[in-house]
Amino acid sequence: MKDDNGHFYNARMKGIFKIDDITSTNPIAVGDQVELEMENEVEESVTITRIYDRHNYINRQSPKGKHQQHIIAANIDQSLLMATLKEPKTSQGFIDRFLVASEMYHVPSIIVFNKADLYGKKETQRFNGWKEMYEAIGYKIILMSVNNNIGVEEIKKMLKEKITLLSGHSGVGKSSLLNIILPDLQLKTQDVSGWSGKGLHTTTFAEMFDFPFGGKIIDTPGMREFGLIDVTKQELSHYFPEMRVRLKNCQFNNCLHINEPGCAVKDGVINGTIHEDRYVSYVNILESIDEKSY
Ligand SMILES: Nc1nc2c(ncn2[C@@H]2O[C@H](COP(=O)(O)OP(=O)(O)O)[C@@H](O)[C@H]2O)c(=O)[nH]1
Ligand SMILES: [Mg+2]
Ligand SMILES: [Zn+2]
Repeated sequence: MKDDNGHFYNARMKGIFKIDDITSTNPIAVGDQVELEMENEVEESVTITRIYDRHNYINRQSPKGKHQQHIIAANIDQSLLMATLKEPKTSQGFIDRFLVASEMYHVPSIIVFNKADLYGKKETQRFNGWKEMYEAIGYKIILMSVNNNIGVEEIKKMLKEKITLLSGHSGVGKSSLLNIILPDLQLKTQDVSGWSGKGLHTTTFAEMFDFPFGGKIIDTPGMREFGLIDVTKQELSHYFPEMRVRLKNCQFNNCLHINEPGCAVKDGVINGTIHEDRYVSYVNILESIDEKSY
């Protein structure tokens, strides 16, 4: 537990905290603002007596059960997804699931493509295509190379004075980025030469770091992606901004945009205002929701 002056204490919880209406396996998360009572000044221990209302939080289903949730972080200003087009390759499906989750949590997102130094013609073309596709929807896309110092200053500017949740597959360069913008940190980076496609998870807890230039970043080493916990088939298209603006023009108000007549989303795909690849992601996620509820 850290106070406003940057001093650390051992903290204990007192009483039972009911947060929103969800059952959570961890009542307090990184990013929470709390009220403290000093317990023992010599031992520097405090008791948490109150958790302030969160303006948002990121959660996922707890391994303990379907109806339990695990809060990963609270009070986030933005989320930064780190992706790579080589070593390892991030799939569009992964990016789109991340964006859906960010929309659900009302957290604006930035996608940064790292390891630009490794990109050849094919990867550069793919990057340019995705940049155009995502920026047309309103997401910010940045090209970066931690190794060659490309795009790092741009990222720093975006992180200044904000609380940012950092995510992305293991091996994409998250620790490497934190190490160059937080020089005292020295996080262990991982050798990806033996890349298995799954990656190693060393920690499961979220950790928050302060920038010397203002702002904080939350690293979530154990989290591959946000869980799509509460999204229903019916809601899904609301979390695709380019679909959301067209929903009211569908003939049926419960349209899932698959086979229904008079579907404004499918019209959008046909006339090119909705990117076909985004529609494919939509259908894939829709089908995965089916499997889960069964
Ligand atoms: N070629 C290249 N390798 C990088 C870059 N950034 C990080 N790496 C390497 O990618 C590997 C994984 O990086 P790491 O920071 O541990 O990834 P994390 O799992 O996301 O924290 C390490 O071997 C890094 O040296 C980059 O911009 N270019
Ligand atoms: Mg790491
Ligand atoms: Zn429709």
